[in-house]
Amino acid sequence: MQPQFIIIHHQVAPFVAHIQLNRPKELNALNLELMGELRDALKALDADDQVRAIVLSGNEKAFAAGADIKQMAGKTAIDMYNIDQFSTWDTIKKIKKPIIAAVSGFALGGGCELTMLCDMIVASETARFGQPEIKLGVIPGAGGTQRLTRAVGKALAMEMVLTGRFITAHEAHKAGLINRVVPTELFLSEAIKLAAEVASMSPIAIKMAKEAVLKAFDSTLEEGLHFERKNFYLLFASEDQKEGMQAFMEKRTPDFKGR
Ligand code: DAK
Repeated sequence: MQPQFIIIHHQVAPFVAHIQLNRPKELNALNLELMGELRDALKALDADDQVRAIVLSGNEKAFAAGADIKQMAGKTAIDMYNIDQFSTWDTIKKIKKPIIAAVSGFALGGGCELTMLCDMIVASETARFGQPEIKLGVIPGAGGTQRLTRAVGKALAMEMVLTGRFITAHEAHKAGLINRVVPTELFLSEAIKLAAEVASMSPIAIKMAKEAVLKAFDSTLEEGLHFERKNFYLLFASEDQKEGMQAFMEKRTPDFKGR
């Protein structure tokens, strides 16, 4: 069935797919249906050999202004428990291929948290990041108190979470939340360019590299180093490792096959 709230663009660059959140009138507010479509699309792209990196964007005005407040407002705690939004977000967290967020305009609440679930963030000068849940009488529920704090440190995270203040793209860049700030008209093309660069590497090494970097967030240094070393050794079982090193010695560009 055709998704209603997202658009999937295939091969926007070699081995790069692009998912666009598409509820523009609601500033891409993340209702359950959109999140379900996003989860399904990401799972399908994760399993597709023709995809090695994924770009996730909204539009120029909004990446996403958060979870759909109108859909959430009347829910009880038990409704929330039964709907179990966490399972959707957990599935997205498990996507093995790198996801690059292309952000312009608002990335708020769940929108900001969704960018932080991605692996890199390219933002336009007009991007605004914020966790305004406190103004609704709640707190972030999908990583805004945890991933944000790890990314920008306690001082700024505490201020954003306790006051709901939005930060600019430049502030986000300075704080280490995002990778780069680009002119607004370039936010998508620059994200695709970055994704294409990643997609030109060995897809097996890319997945293992992503996995190893993420390991740093939930392991001790010793466990993380052990995990990294295992992945490093394991890559010597791939044809891509032989090709990559052979190509270096022959002074040519490697042709990675994902095997
Ligand atoms: N939900 C529903 N509708 C929204 C929305 C949202 N988050 N944000 C904007 N809209 C709708 C507006 O209601 C308006 O619709 P109409 O009134 O025209 O029907 C339309 O989008 C345009 O918005 P505005 O007229 O407000 O546009 P402005 O440019 O004046 O203002 C704004 C833009 C982004 C500053 C403002 O819309 C705003 O403050 N929006 C709400 C931002 C916000 O509070 N976001 C946090 C939501 S709470 C979880 C996972 C995730 C979450 C929680 C749990 N689990 C896994 C358990 C996440 C929670 C949240 O994100």
